[in-house]
Amino acid sequence: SIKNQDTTKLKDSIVWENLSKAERGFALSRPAIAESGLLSQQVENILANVKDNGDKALFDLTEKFDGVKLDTLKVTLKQVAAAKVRLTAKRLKAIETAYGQIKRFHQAQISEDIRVETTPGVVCTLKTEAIDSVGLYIPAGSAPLPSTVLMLGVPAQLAKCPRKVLVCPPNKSGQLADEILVAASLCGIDEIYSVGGAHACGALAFGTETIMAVNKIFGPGNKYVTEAKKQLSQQVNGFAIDMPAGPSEVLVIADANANASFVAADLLSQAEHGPDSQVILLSNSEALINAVQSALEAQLTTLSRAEIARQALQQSRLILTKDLAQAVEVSNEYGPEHLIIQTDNAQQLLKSLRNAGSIFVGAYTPESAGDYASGTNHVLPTYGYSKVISSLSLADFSRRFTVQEITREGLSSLAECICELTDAEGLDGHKRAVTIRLEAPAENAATK
Ligand code: HSO
Ligand code: ZN
Repeated sequence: SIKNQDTTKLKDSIVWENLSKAERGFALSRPAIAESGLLSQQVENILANVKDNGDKALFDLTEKFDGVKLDTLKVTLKQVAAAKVRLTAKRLKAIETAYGQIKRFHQAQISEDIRVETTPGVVCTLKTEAIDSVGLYIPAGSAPLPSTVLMLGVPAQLAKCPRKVLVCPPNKSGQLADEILVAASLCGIDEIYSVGGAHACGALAFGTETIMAVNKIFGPGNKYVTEAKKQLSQQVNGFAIDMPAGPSEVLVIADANANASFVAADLLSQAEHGPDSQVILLSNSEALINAVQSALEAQLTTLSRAEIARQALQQSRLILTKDLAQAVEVSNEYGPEHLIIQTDNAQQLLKSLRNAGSIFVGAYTPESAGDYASGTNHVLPTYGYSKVISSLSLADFSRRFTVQEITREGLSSLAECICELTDAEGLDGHKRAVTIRLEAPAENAATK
């Protein structure tokens, strides 16, 4: 039918050189994150309900949103063991392999304390300590994501966070996917609750009878979860979130020699995540862009989530640049979550590509590798935040603080500098805290 053809038609390409400044801005604009007053009011109500009514609110809201009446939130160790038995050996092995890969890359991020004697007798130390309790939110909307359990659970485990709490919305029969439970147990997560949505975030921030509050919440989620994390980080003192979240994105830079089918497959792997996924292709070759368009049409029909991917592709951008240097410029301006480079001189381009959550170099490096098993983290800054926020790492599960210890000699060698600056700032109290010590006889000093 005509209607069908219309929805199938993919985007025409854009010639970057022909665009005005305003058109360029528009071409790289992201969809407005629904600033709907309704959404924020709904989430406010949910959070207030959880704050006031604790577990009862969680049971009520789970019944309302997930359509299942639970009588307990906590998943038992017995249930986790049963899940492991039900998994096929092949699937179990795949989860274990991914776990090992992610662990190998994140293990290397463990940081030693840094101790520097800045001048004789003055020792400054930078220490890293795990965050006491972390909440890991695992979405299960269109499909449960065990890979996300590993991406959050492995760094939490390696950082040695004493308390790791996983929350995930239950399915219609009140269960969590076996893969989720098995991945969690590999990561040493022994506190698992079948509760999701904004209410789960509220529970992690306020605490309820069953779920004790945590210090920081991690993980992706739908717009309610994203809004809840935002509100809670503003509302609850000392409660932190991992990073602001927007729809997932990929940008591919490809030249005339790139394999158009590979490029199309990468674009579709992103598009199938959701109708709001952002998909951009930059190329200096019109022939490549045309070939990718045909490959997209051909591959699209074979995907089980073709409808979702097709919707996302309606918002895609296929951009012809005058050369690869211009493609690099455009990519740096956009700052994609995922950046794939399929060009002859990829290493050369890499030197000037500065803004991306994660970069995939060469024909045999699909985003799927990083999503599951190469070892890098798939929780990445979206929405242009790659310019200022890092991809998730061990550092996010710990904090750093300094320690210093100074001898009498150390202090006396700093005294002239400190006193001159206290004079400049007119702060005599600060000055006295130094001079009182140096004027006291050394043997009476607390520490020599
Ligand atoms: N590409 C997603 C992560 C993911 N992909 C999970 C498959 N499963 C956001 O980086
Ligand atoms: Zn993905």
